[in-house]
Amino acid sequence: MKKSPLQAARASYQPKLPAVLREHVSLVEGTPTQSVADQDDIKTLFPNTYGMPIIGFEKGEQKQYAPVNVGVILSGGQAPGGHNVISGLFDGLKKLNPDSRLYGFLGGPSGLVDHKYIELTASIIDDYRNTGGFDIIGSGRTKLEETEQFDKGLEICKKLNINAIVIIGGDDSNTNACVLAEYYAKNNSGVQVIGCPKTIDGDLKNEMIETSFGFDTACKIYSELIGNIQRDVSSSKKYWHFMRLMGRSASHITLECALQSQPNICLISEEVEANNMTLSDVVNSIVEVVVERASRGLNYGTVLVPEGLIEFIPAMKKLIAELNDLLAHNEEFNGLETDDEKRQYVKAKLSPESRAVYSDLPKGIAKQLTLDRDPHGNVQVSLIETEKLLIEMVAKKLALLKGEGKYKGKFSTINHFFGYEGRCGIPSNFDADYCYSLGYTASVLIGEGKTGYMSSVRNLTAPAAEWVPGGVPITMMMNMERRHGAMKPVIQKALVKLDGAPFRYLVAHRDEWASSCQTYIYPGPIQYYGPTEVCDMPTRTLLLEHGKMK
Ligand code: FBP
Repeated sequence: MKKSPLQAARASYQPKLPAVLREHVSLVEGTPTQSVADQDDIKTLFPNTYGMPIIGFEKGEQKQYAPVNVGVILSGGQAPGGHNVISGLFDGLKKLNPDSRLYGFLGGPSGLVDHKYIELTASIIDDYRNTGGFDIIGSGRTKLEETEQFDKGLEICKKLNINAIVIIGGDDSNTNACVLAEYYAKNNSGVQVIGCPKTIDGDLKNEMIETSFGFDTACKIYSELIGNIQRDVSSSKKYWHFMRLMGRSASHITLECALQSQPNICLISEEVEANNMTLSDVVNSIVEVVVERASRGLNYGTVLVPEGLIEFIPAMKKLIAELNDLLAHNEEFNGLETDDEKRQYVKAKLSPESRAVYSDLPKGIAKQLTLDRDPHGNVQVSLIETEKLLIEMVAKKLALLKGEGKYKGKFSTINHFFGYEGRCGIPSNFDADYCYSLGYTASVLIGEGKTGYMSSVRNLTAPAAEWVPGGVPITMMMNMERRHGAMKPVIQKALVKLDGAPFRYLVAHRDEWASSCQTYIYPGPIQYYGPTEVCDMPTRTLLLEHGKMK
């Protein structure tokens, strides 16, 4: 495989490990834990894995470990650093015992069920160290929920003598990991399950998981692009750029990118929902800034739009829910030939409130809401061009104001969507180190016979040597939520906290960013070699949450 000079150099980068992991470790077990909410329900559903203690590591004596065979699964959307979780796991297992083996299940969780796997040898691992992507074994979105799937998985584990499975995924995949761990523990199957916190969206975090991996690199890549556009904006002074940023639901990515680049406008879905804003309220909030800047001759600027925005506008959320119900396996609708027939059909079936919202949408967006659904029947938000919707509606409003003599500016726009550009980037030093440490930590938990734990590495705003690795019972992160009409145990998704330090920082500065021309920040590309304050800096979100940034 031909490598770029950077890729070749990164192949020999040795990720930094927490100091304790460079030694022989022994476990320090805390007191019993409980779930974040709904303790009785979660305890009943997870009798074998509920209440386990948080695990820490300290320097210990050298021990003899029997060889272990481990299967690893990458689950869900790509996130930079996945390959380093696997290489950290591999190195850790070989340190436990050089005869340990690592298998990779192919194409996500379905690889376990369908018995598709490869053995990950040293030469394969070496080819993927410090690279982006999930291509070493591929990923997928199959949910592991059914006992038949668990039993099929057990069959292949028995055949390969696999003692443990590591699932690298987001909140849903780790919920599934927890259910799988419980099932295997209940049946004394001898297979442990360990989770690792992955997702660029940054919404798998809590008291014990400071951030999910991939968030750091993805945000740095998007922030570089935003900064480059802001330089262009400052130079040409002629366009408003609307940039939609990936993040299925929570706005953490958009918020972090705003903290890194200081755009003129940054929308946060959680705030829109909390303030019960309508689409036209959101549009008006943008119009206000455009008009004010235009009054000073500044007919340009930057707007950050979170991917999930549309589902956080209460009226849109209701419309989407109605459309999801209406269009699920709807042969009648699918049989209609023209867009117009489909539009009329939908309008006739919606509630009066949702019909009004649907009718007001530009036709192209209304059509997207009815066409693009995932296999579970939900709208795929990453395919809805919210930034174009906002541009169209802002332009309409400005034309009205122009007619009334209240606006004299020029509104030329360019739209962007930054998503897939960042999901497979070469991991930043932070993600390379963090992921390697997560994988290495998982190997220690496996060696010590633990199951139902998520690999955890904390104290992430300190130098890597001072990071604190350990294990957190997954049941500790769970609560009951309604999913597809039934109450299910799930890991709580972390949305942007409106009383949290990162959002408060945005609120404290956004008026100045809206009006000024001098406040843009140009982060530039991720740096891998050079001063530590340039190369190893964690996200602003982490720094603010840990009181390390004012
Ligand atoms: P995960 O939650 O699985 O990490 O995926 C995140 C994500 O990248 C979202 O930001 C985005 O909305 C979605 O995946 C896109 O999905 P797909 O990869 O199926 O296009």
